[in-house]
Amino acid sequence: MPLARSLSVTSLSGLEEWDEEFDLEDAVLFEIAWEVANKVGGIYTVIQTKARLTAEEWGENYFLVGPYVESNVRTQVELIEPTNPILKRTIDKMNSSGCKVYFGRWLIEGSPYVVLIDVAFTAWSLDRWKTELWDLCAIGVPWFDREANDAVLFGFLTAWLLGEFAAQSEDPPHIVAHFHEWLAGLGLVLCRERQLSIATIFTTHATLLGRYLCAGNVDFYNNLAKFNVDKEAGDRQIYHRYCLERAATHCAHVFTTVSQITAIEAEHLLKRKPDVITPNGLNVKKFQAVHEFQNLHAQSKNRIQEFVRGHFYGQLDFNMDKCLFLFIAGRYEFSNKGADLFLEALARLNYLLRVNHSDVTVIAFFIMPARTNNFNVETLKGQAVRKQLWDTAQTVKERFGKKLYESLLHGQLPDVSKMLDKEDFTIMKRAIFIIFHPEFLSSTSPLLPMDYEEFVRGCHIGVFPSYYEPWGYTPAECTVMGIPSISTNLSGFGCFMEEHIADPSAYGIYILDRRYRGVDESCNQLTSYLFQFCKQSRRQRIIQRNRTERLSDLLDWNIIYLHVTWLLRRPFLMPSSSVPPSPALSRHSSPRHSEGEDNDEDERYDEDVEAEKDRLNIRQPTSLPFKNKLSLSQTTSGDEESVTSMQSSLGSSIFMSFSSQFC
Ligand code: G6P
Ligand code: 1S3
Repeated sequence: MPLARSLSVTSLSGLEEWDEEFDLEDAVLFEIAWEVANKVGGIYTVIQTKARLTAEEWGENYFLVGPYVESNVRTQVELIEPTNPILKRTIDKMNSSGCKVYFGRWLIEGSPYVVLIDVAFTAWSLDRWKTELWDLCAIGVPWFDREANDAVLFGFLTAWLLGEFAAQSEDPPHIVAHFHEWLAGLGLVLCRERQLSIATIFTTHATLLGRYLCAGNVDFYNNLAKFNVDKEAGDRQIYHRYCLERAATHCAHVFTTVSQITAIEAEHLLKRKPDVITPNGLNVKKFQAVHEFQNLHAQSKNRIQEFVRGHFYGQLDFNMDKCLFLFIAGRYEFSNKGADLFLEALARLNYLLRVNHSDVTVIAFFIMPARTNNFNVETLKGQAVRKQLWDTAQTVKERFGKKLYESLLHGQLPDVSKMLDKEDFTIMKRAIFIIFHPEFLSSTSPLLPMDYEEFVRGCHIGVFPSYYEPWGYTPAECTVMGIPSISTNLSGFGCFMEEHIADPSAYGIYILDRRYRGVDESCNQLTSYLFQFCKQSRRQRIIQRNRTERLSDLLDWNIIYLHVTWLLRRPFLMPSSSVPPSPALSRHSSPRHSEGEDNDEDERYDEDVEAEKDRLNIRQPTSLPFKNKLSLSQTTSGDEESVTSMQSSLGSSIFMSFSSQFC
């Protein structure tokens, strides 16, 4: 396949009119993603949780653009006539030219407007548009790649929508178009190529190549600078996708990613350093009673206990009150999400619990949507359990055989009642404690009728030892619900917490080192965290949950949104030049900027934040958390003594004495 030609659109083309001073109030924001009202992965969560604040800020001038998926629209969208006259003319024009474009309100918090494009309806244009794409930049999309075909259709249709919108007005407003991820990226490329007067932002939530490379057996982070990106993409048959992603990255006026770790990855694999890092937030629920979340934990835990009782019906010989619920959740990317490490650590934990005669029983849940291959849940559950039981039976058989052999060696017939000892029973018992249900949690499930949030609240700790995790909503969700979590220093979340909190583990935020340690060492560290966690008393767990929950503000969109929007606007608001910089001129900006030439900007930043807080009526008791690290003393409230003892019990020394036994 020939190498894609580079596009010559990385200049300021199309934005000359932005030279004049303008009021951002008059600007229109389009946010474009394949996951608008269409849940595929984490981008849906970003957009859905951010929508209320964005809609509040931009009011009638905020439009989300996504694909039309009938089943989603039926349950999530109220279709209405476009309210904005320019947009109405735009949609009418497109619909009279052979497209199907819908307008409505997405029925989520903030009820943002959505423009939904039926890409399948315009599939008749696919070949023509693919040819145009080829002529433009020599990116050839193979017919069999359905996702890439959708990306082509979606790209041409969104560029059409934006171009038409600009053309429909005699005095077009300033348009900002924010595109998420490669699937939406072609629209951006075409806006630049057609020299539309639109300021463009491209956010990548992961790089294609990064995800693929990590899923293979590659030492990714130590070789970032060495990958031959074209070859690697070609070898994995994603060269065309990679080209689309890279083109969007380089054409954007502002390029952003969700974490520092992905910024480094993008710089090496996409060959552009992000201008801005835009961490993801969540909507934090504030309760009237401070400890309400603790009650919710107890309630949800009871329901999980009920499920466990049912699951182990007839074999329930452990103390439910001493039972700890651990879980991992995410896409079914076994090694990227660290499910492999978790399983191995569970085995090691099992050993430690046994040799220490612990009375704690650990139950681990794997919440991962998996393919069911037409087996119903019951059959698949049966298969998983059967295989597990078979393996355990083999282990016990071997141990049995050894004892029988020893007894015969001594010329004695074996005492059958002693052939299976306590340890054998423990092995067998543990074997049936991994629970695998290949379905999403849902409150209507006959097995475990709980939604994800209720389930998380009822667990004791979330374990997310990901190797590849640009941000990582799962540990963030745990945090805002006051549930401790284990993440890694290869995840955006882990790095963010390490950057902003002096001693994360004191808050129940355990960050595994998967960056500078080998797999076995990381696994030992994970085992150590789990073992120490199992040793905590109920009181210590309650105190720890209180601490964890106090970090919620750090992840609240109310805080992060101000920060993110200010950073995104900054390139468009420079008084010396209101023209968005070309990628080559873009300056690096990060959440921390305090010295030298940035001082003025800092002041403007603070003023901006204050003004925004007033406008959005957001008042936090503390200042923005980005400037100083949060340390223990800042959040202590009378539980210092218990915390100190808890912290000392969280040290790694105990683990060290055992580690040599299985290293
Ligand atoms: C919450 C409840 C307590 C309960 C505790 C159980 O804090 O308010 O009433 O005892 O959870 O904690 P555990 O960590 O044992 O599930
Ligand atoms: C991506 O979704 P994922 O689970 O495929 O985007 C998410 C939102 O930015 C991010 O949290 C996650 O790490 C990425 O992997």
